[in-house]
Amino acid sequence: MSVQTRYEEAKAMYAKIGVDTDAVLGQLKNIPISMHCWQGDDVRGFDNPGDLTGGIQTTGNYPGRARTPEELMADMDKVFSMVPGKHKINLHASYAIFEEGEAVDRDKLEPKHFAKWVEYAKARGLGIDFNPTCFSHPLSADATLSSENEEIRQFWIRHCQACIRISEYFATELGIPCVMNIWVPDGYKDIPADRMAPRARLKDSLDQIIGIDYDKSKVYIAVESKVFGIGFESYTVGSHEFYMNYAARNGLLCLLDNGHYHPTEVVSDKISSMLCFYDKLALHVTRGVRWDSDHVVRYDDETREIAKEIVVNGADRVFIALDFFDASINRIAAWVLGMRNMQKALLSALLVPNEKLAQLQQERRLTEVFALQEEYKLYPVGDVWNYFCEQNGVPVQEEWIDEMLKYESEVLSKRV
Ligand code: RNT
Ligand code: ZN
Repeated sequence: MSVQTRYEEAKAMYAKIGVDTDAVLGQLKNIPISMHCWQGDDVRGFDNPGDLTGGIQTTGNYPGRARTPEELMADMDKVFSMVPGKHKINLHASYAIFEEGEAVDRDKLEPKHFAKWVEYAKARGLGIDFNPTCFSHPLSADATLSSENEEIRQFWIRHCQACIRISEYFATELGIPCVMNIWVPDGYKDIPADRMAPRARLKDSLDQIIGIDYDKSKVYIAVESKVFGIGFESYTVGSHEFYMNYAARNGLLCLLDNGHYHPTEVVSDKISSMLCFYDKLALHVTRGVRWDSDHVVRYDDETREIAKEIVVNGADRVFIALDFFDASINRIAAWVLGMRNMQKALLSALLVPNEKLAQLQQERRLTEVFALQEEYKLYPVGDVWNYFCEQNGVPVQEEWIDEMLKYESEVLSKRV
């Protein structure tokens, strides 16, 4: 049976429960996912040869890591050829592209250092999101925006301000708003004597950063909290309460990374609470295994629950970005899996008659809610997904695996 025939049958089944699959596919196509460039090179970037620091870690030594901007761009193209729809790319400041022999420190970065990325995005109709890189740098060894050393703190303030200008440049050039997300690794391994002073300094630094003039319709600044990092187990300056309050008071986006909470806390349950108080919300979708391990996103219960909350509360209110880095498997595969799984999760949420279930809840018919939720899980989501891939000219089902392996043998395996 062809993909088309199976789709027609699925469509009839969904029509019976009040779901218009053609309309759903139109909606899915218009939900952009911001694809993080850092999966391709284990978060190394191009601006300095140092190690990855800041309490985050890639593990694994799979061959084929992108070593240059050209390689990274080629790899991202390969990924986009296997992912349906139009998306965004998410860059870190450490991915600046310099002229031969040029060296520019992070506080001096300018839009021109990202001109090649703009060219890349423009040619493909993609938007760009951005992140100051407050780690993997000699001046981030102790602390950044919360540093007790005023010179160091000012360096990172200037870096973040430079990033706002670069974000504005992306938005202007591409005509698509840029989400600029601030995350800093600052914290302490052991119990601090003073929890307040670093937070007061971080608050002051943020005030200085967002105090510069910028176009708020083009740049959405987000702040990302975290419960702990490697080497920062006891205290993180930018905790959830800190940033949630800061964002609320200053009209910024609060970014929730689902690896950044206690392991039994779920971001799916936070989305509606946040949207009661914020117009928009930003997410880093990842998968923590026992801790903030940044495993590749799977089509699992929590990802689908996050997708459901996005869909029922308005996909136009949530900026979805991926954030994982797995160096133990083919990196192209990691990206494709994460992107496709996030899209599958969104699709599965769109294929549920959510309003009907909400109505049943309203009538306290909770047994039926439960029963229907379980029944809908086995509806033919896969037939609709396959048709979506076919319609968008990307590999159907596991076809992409052979393409990925071909790229591995022809391109990645030559990178030695
Ligand atoms: C780290 C944060 C942060 C980074 C990226 C590289 O725990 O999740 O978002 O992963 O900025
Ligand atoms: Zn994150």
